[in-house]
Amino acid sequence: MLEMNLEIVVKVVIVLGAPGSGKGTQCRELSRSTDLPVVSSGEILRSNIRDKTELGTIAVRSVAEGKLVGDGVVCQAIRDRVRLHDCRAGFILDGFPRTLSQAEFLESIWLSISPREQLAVAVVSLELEDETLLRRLRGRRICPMCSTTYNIETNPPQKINLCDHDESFLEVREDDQGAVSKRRVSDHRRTIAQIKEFYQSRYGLTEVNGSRSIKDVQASLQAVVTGGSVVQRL
Ligand code: G5P
Ligand code: MG
Repeated sequence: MLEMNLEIVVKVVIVLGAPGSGKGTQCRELSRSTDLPVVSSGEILRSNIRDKTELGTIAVRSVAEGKLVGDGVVCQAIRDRVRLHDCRAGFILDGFPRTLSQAEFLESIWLSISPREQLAVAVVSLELEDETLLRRLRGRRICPMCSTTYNIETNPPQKINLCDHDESFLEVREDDQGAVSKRRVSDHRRTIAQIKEFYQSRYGLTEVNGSRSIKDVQASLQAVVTGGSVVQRL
């Protein structure tokens, strides 16, 4: 009985979705209510590119062209991130995994969890049509200071092109332009089915209609995360 009380549940939320589906926005909201940190492969890569680290130098070209960065370097970066202290109770994954080999790598990370811990995995897939995704990417504006994300059509800042929080000039992401954004969306379509099957068979997966308001999508995510996760004894 004492043993039971000492068990710790490590909660992992995997949010799958195409470019522009709202992963970043929704994961940040979810992080506020769950107190779990967001681990975003895209943010990790962009901050390394900004800081001109070795990883940044390897990734810069692929990110600019909208192509996936190699599995080896991305997996290593994710492993290093989830080993940090703030991920001990769990984390929310945004943009990872993107390939079967990344999904398998994630499974291998579970094995390093101590025997006293249990793993609770919730997998959500945000579903939207391509046309909506591309419109969202075109309209996205990001604050370079605090990373708040706006949309000029559906979620505009109070003052044109200025962040509501710190009045910084909002920026357009380089890979949100024309052909690159189309490539990102079509590449996602080609690869996502096998990732969804992988998770469906292991933990179950919930598809969420991502084309609604930020608030409504968040409510669906909260319902999945609180009610629908699978607890697996390692
Ligand atoms: P990222 O950074 O992972 P993507 O392409 O997966 O990039 P992206 O573009 O960051 O995803 P998102 O996070 O899904 O999109 O969307 P978002 O920013 O939250 O929202 C988009 C817009 O919609 C915003 O304007 C927002 O206001 C609005 N919005 C959001 N949610 C809602 C909602 O619920 N309702 C409404 N109405 N509006 C909403 O990856 C970038 C690159 O890094 C590399 C690759 O090169 C990739 O191209 N990379 C990897 N490479 C290999 N493996 C990996 N695992 C990699 N991860 C990243
Ligand atoms: Mg994002």
